[in-house]
Amino acid sequence: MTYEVIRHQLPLFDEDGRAGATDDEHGRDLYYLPDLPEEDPYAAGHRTCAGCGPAIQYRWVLKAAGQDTVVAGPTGCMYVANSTYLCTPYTVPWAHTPIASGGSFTSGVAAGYEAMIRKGRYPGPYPNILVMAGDGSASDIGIGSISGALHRNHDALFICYDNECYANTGIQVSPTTPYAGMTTFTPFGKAIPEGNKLPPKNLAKMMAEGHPHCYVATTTVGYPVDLMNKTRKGLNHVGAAFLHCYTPCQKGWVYQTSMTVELGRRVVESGLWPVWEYDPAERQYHYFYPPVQRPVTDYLAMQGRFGHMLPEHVATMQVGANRNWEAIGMDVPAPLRDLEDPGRHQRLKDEEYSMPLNRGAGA
Ligand SMILES: Cc1ncc(C[n+]2csc(CCOP(=O)(O)OP(=O)(O)O)c2C)c(N)n1
Ligand code: SF4
Ligand SMILES: [Mg+2]
Repeated sequence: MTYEVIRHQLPLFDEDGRAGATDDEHGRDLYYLPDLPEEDPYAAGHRTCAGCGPAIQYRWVLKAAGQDTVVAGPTGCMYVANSTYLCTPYTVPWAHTPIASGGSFTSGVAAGYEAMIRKGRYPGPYPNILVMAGDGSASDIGIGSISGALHRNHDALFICYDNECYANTGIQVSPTTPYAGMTTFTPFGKAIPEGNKLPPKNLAKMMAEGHPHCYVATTTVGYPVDLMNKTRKGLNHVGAAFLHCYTPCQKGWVYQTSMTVELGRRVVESGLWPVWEYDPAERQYHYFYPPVQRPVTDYLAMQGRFGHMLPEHVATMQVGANRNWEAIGMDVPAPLRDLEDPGRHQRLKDEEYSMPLNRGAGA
């Protein structure tokens, strides 16, 4: 006898009814959070750095997923800092996987639950199954196993928490490290003044284009409702889903601890991280159009990892951001077009762009 596999449908959080939200001068809600679920599958007491973006992502994703959830975590900061002998912050089943096999491990968990429910050996409903892998894992060492899982369409959510470096082993360059982003493997110097010469791998677009039957989306820790709703949409989707989330790394990027969420907004508002959703039913991308379009310096100047940038590097970054605006169908305002000229910039670490000017939200 075979039994039916019953699946959860998680309701989405409401963007409206923001009673407690305050708008800033640009009409941006200041980090509006809906009435968060009280349950905390990622509880307090872990050992990540203060202001750790991946830890914020973990908490919101698991609040959105809820208590009937099984989580996997490949090697990386979010494995090492969250698991000491006999101690983890998880109140749901969690398993560590080798860095290369987050996708294959999670496929096995998903296939196992399906089979057990069908055979009547597990009562169901089918739990929320997800893996949160770092960029080193998801975009590099473990990309093959995640791509395989997406292709085979296992019913699980595959998330890349992207801190744009191999953080846990000492902030080394990864495929998603941005152009000019300094890491311990891309130091700047006379021969290579920009540090990292390569543009970042466009992981989410690769996943959407390469697996057109999957739900794929990008998000950031700057937009908690968006992050939690895309988590729920990915889990509600029957089949494989992939979420690529921008998560600042306080230690590796060198910024003020309280600015993690603000960075998550500014990266979008400066055109460096397009936020979108790919709908596999329509085979269409839906882009988010931010209310503010900023020069890239509003973002770069908050972080020590970009402090070495010369005028031509900043201009190159602005050219890339302007291409991104065009790619999502937004006009490039004339002042941002002008900033493609290196003559309009000075060395980033000069006083005009120094970090103290960026204290506080919206500065
Ligand atoms: C096959 C393999 N190569 C290298 C390592 C060493 N290693 C452990 S954690 C880590 C960094 C992982 O980076 P990422 O996936 O981006 O996660 P983060 O540390 O940034 O959170 C590396 C390279 C490993 N564990 N396994
Ligand atoms: S090094 Fe970065 S990613 Fe790792 S715990 Fe610290 S802030 Fe988080
Ligand atoms: Mg990383």
